[in-house]
Amino acid sequence: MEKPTLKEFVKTNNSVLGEQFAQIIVALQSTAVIVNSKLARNGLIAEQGSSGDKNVYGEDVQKLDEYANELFTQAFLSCNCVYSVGSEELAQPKLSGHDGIYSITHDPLDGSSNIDTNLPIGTIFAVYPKSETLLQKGSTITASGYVLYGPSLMLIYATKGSVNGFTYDPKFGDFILSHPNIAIGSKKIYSINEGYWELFHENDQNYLSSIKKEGSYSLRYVGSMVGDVHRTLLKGGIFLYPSDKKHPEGKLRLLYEAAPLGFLIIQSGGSAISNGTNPLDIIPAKHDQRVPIILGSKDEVEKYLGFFKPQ
Ligand code: P6P
Repeated sequence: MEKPTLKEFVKTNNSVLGEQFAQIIVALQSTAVIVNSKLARNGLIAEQGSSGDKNVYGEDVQKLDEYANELFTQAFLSCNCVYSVGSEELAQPKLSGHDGIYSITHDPLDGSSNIDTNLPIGTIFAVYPKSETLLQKGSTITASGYVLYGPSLMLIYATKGSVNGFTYDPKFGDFILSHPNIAIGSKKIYSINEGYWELFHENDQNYLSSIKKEGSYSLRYVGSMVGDVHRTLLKGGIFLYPSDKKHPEGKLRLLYEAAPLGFLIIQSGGSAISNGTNPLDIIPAKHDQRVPIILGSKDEVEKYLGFFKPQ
């Protein structure tokens, strides 16, 4: 049986979300193809390397961060069903001027420090019911997911109770359903930057020592959240970016990283926690709020919780 394209899939499987939601997915997929073609030539193009600018957090902005941010932000704002768009790279959300029913958040190019070493990076997005402020709980997410710029270009998104993956086929110029109804895997893989061992809180050190003593885990860490979460989704295990002595709130952003990817992992049958609670229950105090995030297979997150101590 012919595998459906992303547009066909959305029409039949998200009909309850209607034509308006399909508009967002079309904007997303066409922008992903453009960004991917730019990334594929990184090293040969003027947009490589640092822009010399700093983002709202004082972090170095890659030229391709700015490029991707501009494209995705404008693509979403052009959808008449979209009311507002927030981006990790913008100080404030942008209003579309449309009387739209959705607000969108995105991290246009997560992991961009990996661009120049040709490692997987991604775009993370979440679609919320329209709100005057973007500061909504992740539990209100309508849909969330990511674009993975890897050996193949993929788009994975979740709605309540369902996660599906699409692979771009350059032959057809379209995204084709390649990973239907994804249920999180069950392999014993842990994913954390162990270079920070001396910064980790004691309970995290105790947890890591304990699983290493079992002698049945592999360690995998790309250093690009989309890459690490995608592997965790397909193969299972646990991804950890806890708070530590250098990152007292954690490093990853609730609105742009932890909530969208936590929502997706939970829809796949996994779990996510921040400070011992569900990150989807946290009302962001500010758009760039950072949180510790631990996500993955239910039993692996349960095992972590056995060592958890509030900091
Ligand atoms: P560290 C990339 O910079 C990022 O925001 C995430 O994609 C990734 O998971 C994390 O930071 C890596 O951080 O401290 O291990 O380099």
